[in-house]
Amino acid sequence: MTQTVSLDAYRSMVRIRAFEEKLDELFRRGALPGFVHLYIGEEAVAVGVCSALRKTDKITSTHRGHGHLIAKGADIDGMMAELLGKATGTCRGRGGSMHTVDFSLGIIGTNGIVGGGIPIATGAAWGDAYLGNDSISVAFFGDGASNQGVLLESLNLAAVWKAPVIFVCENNLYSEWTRHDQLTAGRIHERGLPLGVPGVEVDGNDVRAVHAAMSAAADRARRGEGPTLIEARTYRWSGHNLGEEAFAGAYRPTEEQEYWRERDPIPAFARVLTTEGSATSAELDRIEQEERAGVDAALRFAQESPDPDPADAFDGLFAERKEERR
Ligand SMILES: Cc1ncc(C[n+]2csc(CCOP(=O)(O)OP(=O)(O)O)c2C)c(N)n1
Ligand SMILES: [Mg+2]
Repeated sequence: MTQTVSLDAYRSMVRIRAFEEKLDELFRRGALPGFVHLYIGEEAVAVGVCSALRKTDKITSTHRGHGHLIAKGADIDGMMAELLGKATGTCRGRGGSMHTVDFSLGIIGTNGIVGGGIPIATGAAWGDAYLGNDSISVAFFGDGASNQGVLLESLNLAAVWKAPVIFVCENNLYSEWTRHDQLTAGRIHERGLPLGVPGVEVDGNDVRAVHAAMSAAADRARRGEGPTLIEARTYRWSGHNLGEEAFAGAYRPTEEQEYWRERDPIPAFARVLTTEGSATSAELDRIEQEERAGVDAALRFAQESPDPDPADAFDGLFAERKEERR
């Protein structure tokens, strides 16, 4: 990772953290509609992966997708407006957190269907290869999603087609309120091995380790050698969704949460950057202030934006109806 990529990666991680903390605050005030799944604690995965991608590369994301979108370059004004259901949102306020797309950035969708993005990224990768583009696609998904049958189907076809797709499993140890060892057998990154898909396990809280694994997988995919499955071990700090305290019990041991908070990927990367002389603490503090100010500005933009016009509710829903042939 060059110095520029490193500082951009740091900024991107801080932007995700600031954005998610703002959503947490809004939700607690009752000012955020809908279900929200925060990405706090997992920032190094999205940023490590997306910092190894080009703008024209594609990603599919999950119900926990804000970090993926920001890391891929999404505009946080539009994202905040989307979350508040405003007309200026990335999808004009119609998609919300779990159904955001921005084709101009290769963001081909967050997805409320667990595992739903996996075959979409596989198809997109095949499509790019078919058209002779040198773009690659990434499917982000969770450890819970790794148990969906569609992962096997996608690994199989990607292997047969040598599709330029990277399967990135964010193993944050939980699927909703169930611990992975009660749900998931074996090692996730080994699931493609019988099909000839290499698997890599990486520390998902180490942005440089993720970036290195992703760069190698991306190079392989661009050479036409096919897919890779990366399993990034990480942890979500927040509940499965905001507000889960109202119905979910204390399902995560306190010591476990403390263990992972001590491994916060952001200060860990800050220590690396300052120790090697890539940045001073003052420079990193300034980045944080700028990013927090940017999130405040995004919230103002969203709050001052108009609601969608009910008269447009059906726009974009149906294709023009062709006159029936007789
Ligand atoms: C097909 C499908 N089944 C179940 C659900 C309900 N659901 C939403 S998130 C989730 C857990 C997903 O866990 P994981 O894939 O590990 O992602 P994480 O939330 O940990 O990021 C479940 C079961 C769903 N949205 N879609
Ligand atoms: Mg999980």
